Amino acid sequence: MCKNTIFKKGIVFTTIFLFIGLGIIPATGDNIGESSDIKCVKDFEERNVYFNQAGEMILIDSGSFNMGYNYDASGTWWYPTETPVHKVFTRAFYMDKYEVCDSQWDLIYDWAMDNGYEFDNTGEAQGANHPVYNVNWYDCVKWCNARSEKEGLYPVYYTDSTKTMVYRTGSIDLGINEVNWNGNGYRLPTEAEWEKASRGRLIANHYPWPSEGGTYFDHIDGSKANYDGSNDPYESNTVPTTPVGYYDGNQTPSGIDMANGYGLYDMAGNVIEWVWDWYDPDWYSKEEASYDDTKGPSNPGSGWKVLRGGSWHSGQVFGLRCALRLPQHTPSYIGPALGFRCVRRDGNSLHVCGDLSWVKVTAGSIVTGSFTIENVGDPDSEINWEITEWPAWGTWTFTPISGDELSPKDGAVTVQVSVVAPDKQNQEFTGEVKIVNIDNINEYCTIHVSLATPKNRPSISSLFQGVFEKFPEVLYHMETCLKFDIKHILLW
Ligand SMILES: [Ca+2]
Ligand SMILES: [Ca+2]
Repeated sequence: MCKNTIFKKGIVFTTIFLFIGLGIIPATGDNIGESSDIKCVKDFEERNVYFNQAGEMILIDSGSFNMGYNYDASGTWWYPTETPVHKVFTRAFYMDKYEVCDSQWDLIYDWAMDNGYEFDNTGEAQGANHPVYNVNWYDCVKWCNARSEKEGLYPVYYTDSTKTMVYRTGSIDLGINEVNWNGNGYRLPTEAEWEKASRGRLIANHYPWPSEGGTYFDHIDGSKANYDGSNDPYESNTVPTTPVGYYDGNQTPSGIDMANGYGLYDMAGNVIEWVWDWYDPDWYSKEEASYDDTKGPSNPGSGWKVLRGGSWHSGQVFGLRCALRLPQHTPSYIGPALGFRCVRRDGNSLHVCGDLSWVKVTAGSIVTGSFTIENVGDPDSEINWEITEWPAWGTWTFTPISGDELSPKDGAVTVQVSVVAPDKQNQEFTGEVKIVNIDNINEYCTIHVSLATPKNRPSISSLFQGVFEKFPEVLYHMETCLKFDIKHILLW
C-alpha cells in the first residue's frame, strides 16, 4: 500500500475514415514482441483500488512495450505507418476506464463555462452514458484542464512555454513545451500511452484481447466491440454509439466481459479517440519515437492529429486494431464517431512490492524473505529512500536498508529481509514495514507483515500411542516383527 498526500456538433458522415478501403490492404504476421515489464500485480491492484475510490481510472504500470506492427511475409493486413515495431518505455499513468461519456462531459463543461473557459463545440451524445462526440481536439484539451481545475489538480496545458497562462480559450496548436508533463492534472494520452494501454499487457495482439496471428476476422465479432456491422441493439440508430463499457457482459445478447488486460473498455470501437500527438507517417523509423515517454513530433508537421482505436463507423475491423494510426484529421475536426478519454500521471513515484508473511515458524528461529523497491516516476527522476519503521517484535535485518538515486532505469531493487522470530510458542505477530522517500516524507509505502509460531501440537509418539490403544493388535504384530518393545520406546 502506497500513499502520497499530494493526491488527492454534427459533421458529415462522409468524412473520411481512412480505413474505408483499407480492407484491400494486404494479414497476419509475426509481430516481434515481448511483455511489458510487470513488476508486481498485487501492489498494482492495491494502488488501483485506492485510486478508483477517487475516480474511474486504471493504473497502467511503468515499463516498456513493443509499439506498432511489422510487415509479414504474407503481406496481408499491413500498413506502413505502423512500422517498424519499436520498444517504448512509459512511466506509470492512470487512464479513464471508459471513454468520456455525456454526463461526465456536461458536468465539467458546465463548470468550465462558469470559470472562464470557451469551447468551439458543446459536445453531443446519444444518452448520458454514451460517449460524447462532436468535440474537437482543442475542446478536449481545454476540457482536460477544466477537469483538473475543478478537482483541485494542476492543469497540464498552457498557452506559453513558461507555463503560467492556463489554456482555457481559443484554438491553439500547443507544442510539447506548453505542457506540464509532470503536472498531476488530466490530459490526452500520447500515442504511445494509448497503444500500450490498448494492448493490455499482451504481445503482438491485433485487438485489445488475445488475438495473435491468423486473420483479423479470426479474432473479432459483434460480441466484442461496437463497429459497423457488430449488430448490437443500437446498430440502426443514426449515430449508433453504445453506452460506454457496454461490452462488459451486460450487453444483449450477453457476451463476455470485454475489459482488456488493464480493465479498460472500448479500446476497440464505439468512438475513435483523440490522442496528444501530431501525425507523422514516418515517425516510427525516427530515433525520437523510441525515447522514453515519447510524445510524438514537436511541431504540427502534417497538421493532423492521430486518432486511435476505430469506431462504430469502422466497417473494416482492420480499423479497430491496437496498432492502427488514423491520420487526416485536423485538431478542429469534429465528427459523430470521434470522442476521447483522459490520462493523468501516477502521483506516486515510490513503488514497493512484496509479501512478508511466515507461518509455522519455530520460536526463536530465523526466517528470510524479500521485497522490491522501484521508482516509477519521471524517467529522469531519482529517489533517495530509507526503511524507517518495522515491527518491535523480532530482530530485523534489511539488506540494503536504504538507497540513493534510484531511477526508473534501475528497475526494481530487491531488499533481503531476515527476522529472528520471537521466542514465544503459539503466537501470531503482525505489523508493517515502512519505506519512505526521504526527500518527501509524505510519500511512503508500507508492507504488511505477519509471523506465526506453531501451536503446541501432539507429538508423533503420542499419536502412535493413540493408535496402539485403539488397535492393540497392531502393536502386537509390530513388536513381533521388529523383535523389541515399541511401547516402551514410545513411553520413554
Ligand atoms: Ca455497431
Ligand atoms: Ca474507443
